[in-house]
Amino acid sequence: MSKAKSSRERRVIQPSITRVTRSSVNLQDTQHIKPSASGLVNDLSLMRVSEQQNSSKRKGKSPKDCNSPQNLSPSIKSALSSPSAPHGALATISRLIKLGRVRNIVVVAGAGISTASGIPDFRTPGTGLYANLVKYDIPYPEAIFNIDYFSDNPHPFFSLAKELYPGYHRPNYVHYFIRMLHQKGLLLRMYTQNIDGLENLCGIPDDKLVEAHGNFATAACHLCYSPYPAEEAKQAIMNDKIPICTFCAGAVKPNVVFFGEDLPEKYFQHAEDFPKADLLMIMGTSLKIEPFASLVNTVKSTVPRLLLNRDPVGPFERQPLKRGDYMELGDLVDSVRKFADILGWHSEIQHLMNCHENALFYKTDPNSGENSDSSETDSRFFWTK
Ligand code: CNA
Repeated sequence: MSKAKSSRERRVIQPSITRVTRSSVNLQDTQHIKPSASGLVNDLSLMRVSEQQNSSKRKGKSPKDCNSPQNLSPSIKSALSSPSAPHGALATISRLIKLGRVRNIVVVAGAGISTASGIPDFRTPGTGLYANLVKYDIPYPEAIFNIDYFSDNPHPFFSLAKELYPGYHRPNYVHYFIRMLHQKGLLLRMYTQNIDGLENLCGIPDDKLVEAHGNFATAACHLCYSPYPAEEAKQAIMNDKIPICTFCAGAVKPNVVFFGEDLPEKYFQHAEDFPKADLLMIMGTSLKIEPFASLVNTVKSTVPRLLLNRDPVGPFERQPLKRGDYMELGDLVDSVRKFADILGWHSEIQHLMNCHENALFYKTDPNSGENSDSSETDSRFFWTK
């Protein structure tokens, strides 16, 4: 079967989803996007990757000094204008939450929220997957998630998949913080680029979660999209075999979205969610992959956006920051722990982690009880395999 033909067939077989393709341009770097909700599906229908260097780093104030509350909606402004208002991004956003000004939080997350669980991200120098791809023998880093490359040679992706398959890693403090947002009734939706399934494992319900780049829970032929039993696919991949479609003999892969593949239908819920958000939290992502990256530009202009990341990314690279943009730079677990302390949620999160982990843990190893007490632990590595 020719590639052109198989590509056309993919479109015909999946009529309810929008075609996405990979490109080397990041929409954020080329446009100022202020799409209407109805225009979002069209505007954000191309999946792209940008490897452009941060061109907007300029001299001036340190990014941490640039959080500016001017020009927010009147209710948020008044919440922040008290003479006793605390300083710093986390304190400011905590105050909004405590005052009840924030009720519909949208979280946008990437691989950085899972590094504390022992899963490398893409782009962190030294430890990221892109810096350690020699063993996969591929011509360029993105090839490992390129559907045409996979068609020719599925082995590199399967080698990586063996390391990423759910079951070997545990959620960390950051995942449980997001679950706590849900338990407090504050989480409108979490949009994650991650494929590790840790959001699901930590108990964030399905209806609160959009796994924009798919997951390992199901599998299908990459050519004809015939479903294939996920467990059988996993067993084959774990045994260094290629699972083969019984219908067209194409290679089967887990339903992880590759560059050049369609995003899941659920992703397009963003057109309703983002306009409803009253706080956007962006965590652990380089915002390099479109159309996901541009989602952060689709909340109302009066809505505060908080970036928790090691370095400034996307619209947070500009200095001074846009009014209403806040960021806390540094290690995510440290930042989230600090945020939880300011909110007064830390003990609750720790308790939730311990209870949930014990339930998961006893399922797999009933003889190991050393994690059962609720005392303080190094939560960064507590769940690492
Ligand atoms: P990325 O491009 O690697 O960016 C990660 C970002 O997180 C970077 O800005 C890092 O500086 C930051 N970061 C990493 N660790 C920490 C930390 N401990 N504290 C603070 N910041 C940190 O990854 P993106 O998610 O932006 O790219 C999207 C890709 C990555 C998606 O297509 C995923 O499928 C893919 N991916 C997912 C996983 C996973 O599921 N865990 C792992 C690796 C790659």
